[in-house]
This record gives sequence, structure tokens and C-alpha cells, in this order.
Amino acid sequence: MAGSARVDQHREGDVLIVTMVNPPVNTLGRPLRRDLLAALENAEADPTIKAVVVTGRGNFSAGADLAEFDSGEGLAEPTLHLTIAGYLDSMKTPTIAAITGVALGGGLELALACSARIAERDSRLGLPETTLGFMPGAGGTQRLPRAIGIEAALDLIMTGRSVDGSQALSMGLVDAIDSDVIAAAIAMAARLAASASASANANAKPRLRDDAVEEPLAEALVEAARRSAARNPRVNAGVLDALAALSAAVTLPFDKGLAREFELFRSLALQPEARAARYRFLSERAAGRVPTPDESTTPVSRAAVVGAGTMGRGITLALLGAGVVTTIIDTDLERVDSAVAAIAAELERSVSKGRLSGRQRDEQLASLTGVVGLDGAADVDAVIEAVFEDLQVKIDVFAQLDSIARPGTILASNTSSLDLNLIAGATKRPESVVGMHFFSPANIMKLVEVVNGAHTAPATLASTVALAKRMKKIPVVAEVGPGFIGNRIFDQYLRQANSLVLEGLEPSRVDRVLEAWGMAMGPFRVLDVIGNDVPWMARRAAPGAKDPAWAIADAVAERGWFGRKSGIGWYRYAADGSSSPNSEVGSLYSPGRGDRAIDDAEIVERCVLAMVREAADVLEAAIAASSADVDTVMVNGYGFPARHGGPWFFASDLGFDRANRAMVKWARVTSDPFWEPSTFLRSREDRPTP
Ligand code: 3H9
Repeated sequence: MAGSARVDQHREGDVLIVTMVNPPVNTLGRPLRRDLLAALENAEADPTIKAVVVTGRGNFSAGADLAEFDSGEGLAEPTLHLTIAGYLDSMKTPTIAAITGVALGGGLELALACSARIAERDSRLGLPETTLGFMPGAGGTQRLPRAIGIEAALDLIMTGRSVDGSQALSMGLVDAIDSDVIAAAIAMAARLAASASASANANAKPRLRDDAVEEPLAEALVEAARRSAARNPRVNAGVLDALAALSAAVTLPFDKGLAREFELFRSLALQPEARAARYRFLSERAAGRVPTPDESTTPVSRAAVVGAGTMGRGITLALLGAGVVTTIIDTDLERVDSAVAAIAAELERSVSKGRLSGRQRDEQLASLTGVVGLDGAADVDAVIEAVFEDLQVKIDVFAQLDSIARPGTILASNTSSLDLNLIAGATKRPESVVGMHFFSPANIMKLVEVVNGAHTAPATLASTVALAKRMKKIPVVAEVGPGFIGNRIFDQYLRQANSLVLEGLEPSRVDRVLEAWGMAMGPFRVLDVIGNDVPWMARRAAPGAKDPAWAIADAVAERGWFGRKSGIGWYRYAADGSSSPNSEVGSLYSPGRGDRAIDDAEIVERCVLAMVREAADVLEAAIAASSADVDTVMVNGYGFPARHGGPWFFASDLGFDRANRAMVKWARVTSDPFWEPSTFLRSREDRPTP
């Protein structure tokens, strides 16, 4: 074996096998690109090498290194699009891509520039760039339609979905599937080498660039897709630009199409939306990296969920989906039975929607039991408590679990705001107690705040994070503090919205403006969903003086206007599901009476910067380990617009200096002590990193 740190090379007769080695997923960072190009150049210069097999250790390649674009390295020489793919095109020596694991984005584009492709049956191939707010930039929009036709290429590029080896074979994306791709590639190499040397043509090997997109309706299909995408406000710029590049693929010669693709890609890659998408991708993965302790961690194969309400059912579904044998526990048989029936119905719905096979449903149902009483938690690896959000109730449950669960069981509480240390204190094993704050519906929502109690052992934390990942969640570690990360920050956003109403704005206007800016739901709509009684009771229970900012919210709750569940809150809800602003709320304040005009920009700035201001305190108190964690929580759990990356990313784009000056201004204008300057925020630099 020879080669460089990132590329292994070995010969099988007159075939050179070039293996990319950049674990875990062979991203095509600049050092790998350099080594790969050097290996290809050496092979081309060696007359004894008749063909080259390009492959990857473990995975073929997950494409461009997303961390490289912001440093400029992503587009530095040797580039993937022209230099490497262009070199593959120019080689006389045939090249075969032997695909194992994933070939995504630039990884698939590399394979498409080879003379042929062979994949394992369960490999994953696709161009997911548009899901990251940008587009394929290394020939994908030009070579893919030449390989599989324009209709299938439109589908793969616009949805970003991947296909397995068998599907890839049937659509013509690969030439063969095989369980031993290297052996199959060597056999194919011999055939390609023989026909190349038999041909008088110096470049006789197959190249997608030599084909045309031969479909009479190709142009019309791209145009129809473009028109429908342009009408859809949710479509991102990546899809629209990818369509422009696909249009070039069907109307322009290959090289011109390639140049057009790269021009679009380069400008798009630097746009805020694509930057935010890359930042989110890397932040979400960074959030799940916790130190692996020396002590053994607990692999969870059996779990119990205590509490068969909505949250408990959602958590159970997520556990079943992760292959965990799960017992759902409550205090009476009726509740248990109705939870089991509801879970079965939900699994059935997933089957009818094609998300689950009949076999998977049967396996999951066979892994589910419902029992009355905490004894059901006696022999499991993890217990997740999801009972009523009341400290004493939770303390009682944990005290009982302490005497029932076997040693080493993870004891997790789904509390959203209570002091985990007090809950852990009810047991003689606080090292096994941890928080798992799920978001409703827990089988759908990705975020889980994993709460690290004062005595939680590192092994408990690591095992819980691993369990959350298996449940396909995005775990973010939070330290104990009121509202942990998300509720604490979101509370200030809600409070600011309430202040604006006190100053004379209509709640529905505040909602409209923030929704137009991108929040999934306006603050008053959120309050109506949560139930206005819930935060009201928490405020009443809290010690200290009343905060005047909540005066109207208190009055709304005092009138029994609890929101959706009571048919009236900030809005009125009709039986047909429609809603309209509750005009009676106007009698609680003085609409339009504020002594100055408040424009839409102020609504957005105050509500969003309120989250930034609180996030500064959360970070300073080390409740969250990084600003990327804060952003991951707010985007995945609270409907913060993904295209803005998260509150901290938003502030960094705005400039922390500008954000600070705005806060000084709001302190002066509103006389609200909340806006007191933060020294932590003042010391920030303008670019957050995951
Ligand atoms: C592109 O190719 C542009 C081209 O068209 C043009 C170029 C000119 N970059 O997800 P996991 C890391 S755009 C950087 O936890 P899984 C990830 O952060 C790219 N890092 O594992 C994590 O790091 P760590 C198009 C990446 O098994 C580790 O790898 N490609 C990248 O659940 C494991 O990842 C894509 O969009 C990356 N591209 O899933 C594919 N990919 O270990 C994006 C992964 O430090 N990637 N990492 O926590 C994926 O979809 C999934 O990661 C994959 C593995 C399916 C590959």
C-alpha cells in the first residue's frame, strides 16, 4: 500500500485502486482534493496503469466539506468542479467509481465524472445541496440529467432525496450493483481498458459530458418546474438556481452549462441563507458531541415511559422507532389502554402514509406494553418520566423509582422548567438522574434539551445523548437553570411582544409581523396554543414583585381566556377551526394609544433582540455551552426561522456592535431594565462558529 495520508493506493495487476481516507464520511476538503488529484495525475502518467478505480474507505464521500466554505477553502484549488472533475474527463485512462456507503453532493458528482459507476445495494446516492439552501456545483446539474434523464434529475435535485443502489441502477445512475464493488470495478476496468486500447480514438472511454440530454420535452419540463417553484414562497434560492443550471444543461453545450452552474453555485454559496443552512448543519452535529467518559455508558435496549398523556405517547413512539422495547406506565388501566390504542393508531397512520412498512409496525407493536404502576420500570435500562409538570408529583415518582429501578438505570425527567436537582434529590442516586426535555409532539419534534444536573454522572449524560440520537433527535446539553436554554430565551420574546401590546399595538399585528419575518407562529398564537393559564399560574407561583410587562396577559388569563382549549384567548376559535382576533382584548389596554408610532421593523428588532439579550445571560451563566447550541435550540424547538440561522447567528450577521447599540436605544425608549447592556455581548466577535 502506498499513497498519502488521505489517499491509499494499491495495484491489482494493471488497475490502480485509489481509496479516499478522510473519516468519518470522506468529505472532499482541500487536503483530500489535493491528494486525490495527485494520485490521478500519477496514474495517468504511468503507462502500465490501464484503469483506475476510485473508492472510499467506509463511505464513498458525503461531498464538499461544509465547514470549508466560510474560510474560502471550499472553492480553492484544486476545485472539485473544474480541476478534479475536469481532469477525470480529460484522462485517457478509464476510471470507475466503486461506491460504498454514501455518495452525496460532491461525492456523487465525483462519481458522475468517472467513466462508470458500481454501487453496493444499500449505498445512498443523491444531491442534497438544495436542502442546505444551495445547489450542486461540481457538474451535478449537467451530468445527472445526461445520466438519468431530465425528469428524474429534476426530482433528485429539487427534493435533495437520496436513492439506494438498486434504485440508482434502475434509473441509470450506476452501471451495476454488487456486494463486492472493488472486485466488480476491477472486472469492469479490464473491459473498459480493452475497448479503450482497441479504439483509434484517444479518448474512447465513456464520458457523460459527451452525451446530450436527448429528450424532446426537456426544456418544457424544466420551465414548468421553474414556474411552479417560483410560485411557491417556501422554495429556497438553491432550488431556483439549480433549475437555472438545469435549464443550461438542456440548452447549452456541456462546457457552457458547467460554467453557468459554477457561476450560480459560487454566488449562492456566499448568500446568508446558504451560510445559515451550513451553520445549522454543523451546529446540530456539534451539539451532540459530548465527552465520552471512561466509565461504561448504558446502551438502552429496554425503556419505560412514566405518564401516558400526549407527551408520554410521543416519547414512546420515538423510542419504538429507535428499536427500544418500551413499557408505557400510568396509574390506571383506562389511561394505559387508551395510550396503547393511540400509539397503535399512530403507527397505522404512518403505514398508510408510507413512512413505515407493515413489518416495522408489527415489530414496534410487539415491542410495546402498557402497565399500571411503577413496578413496570423494574427491569429497564432507562426510565423517562413524563407526568404532570408539578415538582411534588415528580419528586414522588422519582422517590419510588429509586426503590424500584435496578442500579445503573438512567432516570430521566421530561421537566420543561423545574429544578432537576430537586428531583434528583428525591433519589439516593442523583448521578443517574438527567433531564430529557422533549417538545410536543415528541415523536415529530427533533429537539431534546438534555439537562445535566449538578450530580449527573458523565456516563449518564453520554448515554442519554446517545439514546436521543438513536431516537433521531437533536440533543443539546443544558445545565440546570430556570427554563433551561429554550424556555428561558423564548420567555423574553413573549414578554417583549406583551410589552408592545401594552404600548398600544394589537396582538394580531405583532403576530402578523413576526410571522412575515419568518417565525413559525406569532407570540400570541403560541400563547393560545400553550394555554394562557399555564404561564399565568407559573407567574403567580413565582416569588417577588409582579412584572408589569405581563399585565395584559394576566388579565386575559383571569377572564378564563385560556386560548385554543377554551375556544377563546388572544383569538376566538370557531368550530370549523378558523380563528379571528378576540376584539375584547382591546378593552384591556388602549389600542393605538401609544405616544409614538411603532413600525414593523421595531416589532421584529425588539422581539428578536430580546432573545439575543437573554441568550447572552444564558451563555454567560454557562447554561448553554455555546452560541451554536442556543441557535440549535431556538430553530429546532421554537420556530425561529431557519434561514436566519438562530438568534445568535442573526445578531452576528447584524453585527454585535449594532445589536448592542439597538439595545441601548430600547433601554432609553422603553425604560425597561431588561435592556441593560450585557458586557458578555459587548465582547463578542461578529462570526459564531459551531
Ligand atoms: C456539496 O457537496 C457541494 C458540491 O455540490 C459542490 C462543491 C464545489 N461537511 O451526520 P453525521 C460530519 S455540499 C462537513 O453525524 P450520519 C458531521 O458534521 C455537501 N462535515 O452522521 C459529523 O461530524 P462529527 C453535500 C460533514 O451517519 C460526521 O461527519 N453533502 C459533512 O448520521 C458524521 O455525520 C451533504 O449535504 C459535510 N458535507 O450521516 C451531505 N457530512 O463526527 C451531508 C457529514 O464531528 N451529510 N459531516 O460530529 C449528511 O447528510 C450526513 O452527515 C451523512 C452521515 C448521511 C453523510
